[in-house]
Amino acid sequence: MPYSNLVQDDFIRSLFANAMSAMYREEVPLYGTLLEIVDAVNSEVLEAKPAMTFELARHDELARLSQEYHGAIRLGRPDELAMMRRLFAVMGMYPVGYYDLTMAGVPVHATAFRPLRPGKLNKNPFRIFTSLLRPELIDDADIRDEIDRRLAARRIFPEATISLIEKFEHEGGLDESEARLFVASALEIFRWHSEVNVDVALYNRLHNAHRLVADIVCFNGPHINHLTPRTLDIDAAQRKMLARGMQAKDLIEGPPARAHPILLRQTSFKALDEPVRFVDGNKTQSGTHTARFGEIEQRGMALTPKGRQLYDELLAEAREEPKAYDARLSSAFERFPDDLCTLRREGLGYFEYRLSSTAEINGYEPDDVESLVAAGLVDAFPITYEDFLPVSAAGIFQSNLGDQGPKSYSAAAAQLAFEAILGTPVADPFELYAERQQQSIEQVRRKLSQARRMALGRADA
Ligand code: OOG
Ligand code: NI
Repeated sequence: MPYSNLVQDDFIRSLFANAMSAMYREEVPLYGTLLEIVDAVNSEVLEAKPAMTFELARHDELARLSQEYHGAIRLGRPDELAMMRRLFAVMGMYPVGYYDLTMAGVPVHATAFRPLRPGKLNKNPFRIFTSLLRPELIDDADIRDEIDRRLAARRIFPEATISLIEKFEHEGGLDESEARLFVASALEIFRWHSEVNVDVALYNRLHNAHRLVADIVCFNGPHINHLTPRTLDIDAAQRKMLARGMQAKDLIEGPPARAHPILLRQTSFKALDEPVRFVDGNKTQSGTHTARFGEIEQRGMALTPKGRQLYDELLAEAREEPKAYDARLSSAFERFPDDLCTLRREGLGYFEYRLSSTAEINGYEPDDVESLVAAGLVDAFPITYEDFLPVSAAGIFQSNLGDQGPKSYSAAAAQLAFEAILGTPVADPFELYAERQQQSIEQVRRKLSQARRMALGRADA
């Protein structure tokens, strides 16, 4: 094999995630404050809970924590989504999950680009929630024409980025200096533009069609609209946000606080009103645009379809009435078991299995993982949820984009159309977790059979 100086996609992803975080910290100083809060809370939790620290370290999730964030972008044109897929592939990020936001009255659908496998996730789990505008859902034909016209005129990918993507595809990788050039040029795509490329009147019309339409169509790039660090205690982080005078949302999205966290809990500070210039020919006018915010999240265990269904039911129950939401949420979730044994035995969550001892395996069948867990010879620990929650996401869209009240768009599943644009199907998150669980069980079985053969060998000798 010829000598290869290509760098790992993990290296490019880490470089990019750090560059993105540095850029956003500079653009939105409040995000820097958020990072400080999350760092402080995480250190406090790790100090106060050595058992948790031990578990995180044992499952290779400790090191990634200090550089774990997700972000979100919104694209306008189908070919932008197709190129974005190729761009993220350079960093080892692939589309996982399909999120239909039209049920929240937001005319976009989305996927999340992220690493697929545990080893990759633990190196750097950077994720970008990526939405695509669906202009066909806008009622007004004149507005649709304006959207098409404006979007057709823009080029969001620098030439340098495109040629490095092509190089990556032809040669199966990039060397270090190409990787650095790639990161530097790709970063520009996500930078904030303070120039709005339409006049105020058109901006207002697009904005009235949907605030998101203006955010997508009136700019020359899909500015990163938030970055979200991961906290180990979102309630504590939320209190610190309020104590520092941040305009935090009063509600934490997702499940209530639990002994064993599930899925995802998120909160954010309200989107900022930022100064922009409306440029139309040589006329300019100043104004503001509201899009960018900061968010934090706490991640819990991934749920099986059965667990997810229970989660959705209980959340819907709590949401029936907006009054006393916190109390309703806690009371609804009393029906969601909160001990690891029940969660696992009832098949509500995904678990990874590991053989902890082969000392006393005699008398156990390698297939009987359940008895081995009961005997303490096999450990089962929850697999972290690496994805997003459409309902939470919708809540965040709503809270940051103003309460215009949900319009009702056709609920028809557009996943196939989305995947055709993307040029590939999205991975099914449930399948990824199930596969990881299954592989861990098979590994336990292999190790057990091996240990047994060795024990028998010794007995024969
Ligand atoms: C994306 C919102 C989705 C999350 O954490 O669920 C998201 C957006 O506002 O564009 O980031
Ligand atoms: Ni987010």
